[in-house]
Amino acid sequence: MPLLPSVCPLDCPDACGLLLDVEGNKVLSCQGDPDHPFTRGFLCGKMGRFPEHLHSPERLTRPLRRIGPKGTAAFAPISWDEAIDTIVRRFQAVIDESGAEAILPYSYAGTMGLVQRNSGHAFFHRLGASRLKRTICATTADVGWSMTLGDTMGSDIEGMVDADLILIWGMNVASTHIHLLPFLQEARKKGAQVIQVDCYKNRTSAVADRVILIPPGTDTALALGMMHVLISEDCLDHAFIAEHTAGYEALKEKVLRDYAPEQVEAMTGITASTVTELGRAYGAARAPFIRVGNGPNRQWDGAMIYRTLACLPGLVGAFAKKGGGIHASSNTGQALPTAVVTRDDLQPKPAREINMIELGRALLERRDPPIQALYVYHANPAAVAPESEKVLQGLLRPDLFTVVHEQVLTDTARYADLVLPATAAPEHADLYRSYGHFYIQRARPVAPPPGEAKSNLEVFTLLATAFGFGEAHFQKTADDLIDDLLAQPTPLLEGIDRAALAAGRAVRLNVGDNPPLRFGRFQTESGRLMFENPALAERGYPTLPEYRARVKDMTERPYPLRLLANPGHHLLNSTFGGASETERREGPQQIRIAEADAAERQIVDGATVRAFNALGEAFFQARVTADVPAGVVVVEGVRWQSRVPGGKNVNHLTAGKGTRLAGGSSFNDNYVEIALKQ
Ligand SMILES: Nc1nc2c(c(=O)[nH]1)N[C@H]1C(S)=C(S)[C@@H](COP(=O)(O)OP(=O)(O)OC[C@H]3O[C@@H](n4cnc5c(=O)[nH]c(N)nc54)[C@H](O)[C@@H]3O)O[C@H]1N2
Ligand SMILES: Nc1nc2c(c(=O)[nH]1)N[C@H]1C(S)=C(S)[C@@H](COP(=O)(O)OP(=O)(O)OC[C@H]3O[C@@H](n4cnc5c(=O)[nH]c(N)nc54)[C@H](O)[C@@H]3O)O[C@H]1N2
Ligand code: SF4
Ligand SMILES: [Mo]
Repeated sequence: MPLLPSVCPLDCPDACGLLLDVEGNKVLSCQGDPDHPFTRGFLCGKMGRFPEHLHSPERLTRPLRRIGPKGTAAFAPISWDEAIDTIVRRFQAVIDESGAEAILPYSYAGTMGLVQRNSGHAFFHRLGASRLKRTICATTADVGWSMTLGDTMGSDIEGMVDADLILIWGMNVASTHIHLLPFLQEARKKGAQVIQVDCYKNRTSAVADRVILIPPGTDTALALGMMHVLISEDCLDHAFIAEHTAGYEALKEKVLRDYAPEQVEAMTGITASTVTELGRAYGAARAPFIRVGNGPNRQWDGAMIYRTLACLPGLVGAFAKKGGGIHASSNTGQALPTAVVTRDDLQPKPAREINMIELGRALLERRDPPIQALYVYHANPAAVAPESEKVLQGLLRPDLFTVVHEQVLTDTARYADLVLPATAAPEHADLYRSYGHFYIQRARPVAPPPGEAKSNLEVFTLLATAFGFGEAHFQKTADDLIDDLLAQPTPLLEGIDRAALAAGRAVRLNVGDNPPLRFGRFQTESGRLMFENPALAERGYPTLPEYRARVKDMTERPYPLRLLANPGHHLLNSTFGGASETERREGPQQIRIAEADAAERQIVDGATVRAFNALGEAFFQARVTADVPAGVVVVEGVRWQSRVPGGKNVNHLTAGKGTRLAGGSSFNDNYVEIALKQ
């Protein structure tokens, strides 16, 4: 049998092309497509084991109804008819009593396919349900980026091989973006220097020539210090500044006044000489490239960090140099009109918005009306949402009707009244766009679903039909919707190889050689990169880049250690968290702590510790290490609550508070204390 093409559906910037060896009903192996220009024939370990996940006995195959107390995972199988009837009956009762806004859909990115990921929106909009503000991941970064660059695309990530200086800024690429590694190596072979800016030494440090450790959330100050060097030593591209940017004089005045390397040293603790060296290296580079990850976006003023970093290539003209630029996301949302799937126009009237990072408080405290029904699909909020204590309490509410559509019995599914079995990527059709490269790819089903599992779209089609929604939209198949997505003539689809796309191959969007300047100008209102952005004043935000330290609030005061709650190498968010092989590889739930901080608390390497703050507690194995600076502790991995000691993962320690202006998640902006577990 020939290998069949598919796409990795996981929420990972690499969006790999897969080749599956399928025999009968079984996927025997899963490999990286050698013809995919970004995948280059290899996969991460997680997806190398995809067949085990697809055929695991843990896969859900039938709808289930709760028969024991909530959270105990006591279920009995029922038919799909009964499941759909129950949902319609319960939703209708809620609507009759309190209105449709008492229903909350909760979904995120279990699958990144544009159809399956977004297929519930049309149904819930039509129903008039509350709208979920999907802020858990990169909202803050997007807001900050757009303050400087509007809807401009990221620089060509593959072009990085021609850079001579690469800054890996707040991104653990060796875990979260591994297909960048060959490009990094190629650039290095050609002489590029790689500098990592992070808050601790991680797997990525091994591929960097130099590591600069920065206190969490202070990156804006460092970038402004680099600008001070660029401006005062005149390492600028004056022609680029004149042609493509706005507000340089105002930026210059502020930077020269407030951000000399010595001043930045006082703000960050990074020595003035390091600030100067970094600024000089950046200024001297022929084509510097910055790859910014999502770490800084989970800091209080994360937006300012992206806004400020995006100014750097504007000063030296790196946007116009082969190999140079900046990439935080491919930012190619404009390529495909997702509105044909999400159908906001079907909403009868504006509906209440609920910020997903406030799920716990929303379930417990909202009264306008209270949330009485929750429908969770391709997401696992019981594990991944902040403020776990409140989320789990909310899910325990006896009067809450919870539906969870899932592949496996996750932490969230354990609390459901109804569990619906979901297909996985090789079992349904979809169209994929990446947030880390410039290829799109269409996938057709190549294996049958296990048992009675249905795709997201199939379930919403059943529900829409049962509710009597007459719009033709609700009868569309995934292939119809993919065709709709590809039918509109957007500039980025112009001239792409449609035959290759139809054949399931990865196809590069029409982004040209230099995506940020694809249309000859930046995608801001003025067409210029906004060093100064006067429109921000209306939102009460500084018009120029500026560093502001966050002040701890009263509930955080007694807790001295800054917690970074990072992704795990063998997990994908919490996906695969219930697989024993994943657990074996991840090892016990650990917390990294600096030697001095450990000694002060009589904690030795390997000890069992309790980390706690005003929100809750969780238990870890201490890993005493020189890789973490004093004052910082790091947890890698969002584990399933049901699978770690005490039933508590790191999100028992993270707050559901929004970042400045953007309202995004703040997983890296929390404080804890640590003590030996008694
Ligand atoms: N293996 C694996 N891969 C994944 C995921 C996973 O769970 N596992 N998750 C996927 C998803 S959804 C996402 S969004 C991405 C996230 O992946 P990345 O974009 O890499 O983001 P993070 O891993 O959250 O953080 C990256 C680094 O930023 C650092 N950092 C934190 N705060 C700061 C700061 O203030 N300044 C600086 N300079 N650095 C800081 C952290 O220490 C961390 O090393 O990865 C995706 N890929
Ligand atoms: N502490 C801490 N918490 C974090 C983060 C962190 O760095 N630290 N990262 C945050 C980030 S960046 C993100 S993006 C979120 C991610 O949050 P989520 O998107 O909730 O991610 P997952 O935990 O991977 O859960 C996805 C679930 O979808 C299921 N699934 C997959 N495909 C399908 C499908 O087609 N249909 C249905 N119905 N189900 C499907 C999978 O089995 C899986 O259980 O987590 C956030 N939480
Ligand atoms: S998780 Fe990322 S690296 Fe792994 S196969 Fe999927 S897209 Fe590729
Ligand atoms: Mo994410």
